[in-house]
Amino acid sequence: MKKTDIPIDYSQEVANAFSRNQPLVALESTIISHGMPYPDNVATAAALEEAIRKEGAVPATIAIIDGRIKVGLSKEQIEFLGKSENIKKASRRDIPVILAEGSHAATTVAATMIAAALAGIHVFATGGIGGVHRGAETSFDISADLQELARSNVAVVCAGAKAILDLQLTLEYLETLGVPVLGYGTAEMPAFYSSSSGLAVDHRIDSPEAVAAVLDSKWKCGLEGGVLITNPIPEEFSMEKEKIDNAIEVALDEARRIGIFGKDLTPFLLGKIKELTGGESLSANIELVKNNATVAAKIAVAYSSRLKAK
Ligand code: PSU
Ligand code: MN
Repeated sequence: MKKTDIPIDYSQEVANAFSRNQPLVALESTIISHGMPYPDNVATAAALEEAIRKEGAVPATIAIIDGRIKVGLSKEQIEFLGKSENIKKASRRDIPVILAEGSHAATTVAATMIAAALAGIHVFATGGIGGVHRGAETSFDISADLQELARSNVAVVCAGAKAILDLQLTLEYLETLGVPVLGYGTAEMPAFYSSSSGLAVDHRIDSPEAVAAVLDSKWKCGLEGGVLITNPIPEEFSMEKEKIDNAIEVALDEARRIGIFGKDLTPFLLGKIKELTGGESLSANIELVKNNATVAAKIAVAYSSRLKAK
């Protein structure tokens, strides 16, 4: 397919940002349609965009609507994705089908990276990436997000991978795929709801400029693929490890018992954990993703100044 044939539309705000050479930050929509309940999902989506603008970058929330990739969504489109019951969850393998049938889908980290790379957006903020699920040695459940990190040139800012996953195996898999994993202000891989996992990251990086330098050196050498920037949840919102681990265990048991698997597993576990923690996990999720949006915007600004200075 020629580039001009790609069914992709830009919002006015995003198109303006491109023509003015402003830094952009991509945001995903699975977190809106499948990661949080209404209306917190819609409120969070708006707060993320605001956090990015506050740092001097431009947000581009990504989804597929009416069979077209949308880079930058209107308030109405975000409301639609947050409120509708039957929005599909699209990863790499689903994109061609959703586009061909002209339907709608929320994009996962993998699909959002693909759209961002097509658009020419280099920085993307999310909550947590998908990874190697616990028990993957028998279920084979390894998120397509990891493969995407090996191929699309987009930096992804996240709060680590959720403890519903096997964090150690996720790190091993990323190493095999050649994906740099940076700890932003930490030498430890954060565990999403809590700031520590006890697992080391390969490299600690302490400033947006230093991350920008890594992106620049990776891509100018033609080293394909993304970079994972793991940014711990702010200490004041970090959940007590035992509390969250217990909720995760109960949720995992229930998923096994009633036979939830595949793409339904992550949304099921998120909802269950929220219920079990009396909503505390949702508040933590909202705070950490806002924090990631802010850091991603700082990185986008630093990377863009670096390229302009060349
Ligand atoms: N982590 C979250 N919330 C989410 C997701 C991950 O805290 O909503 C979503 C992301 O869109 C991610 C996807 O790409 O789940 C991973 O799904 P799977 O494990 O089926 O690949
Ligand atoms: Mn999966």
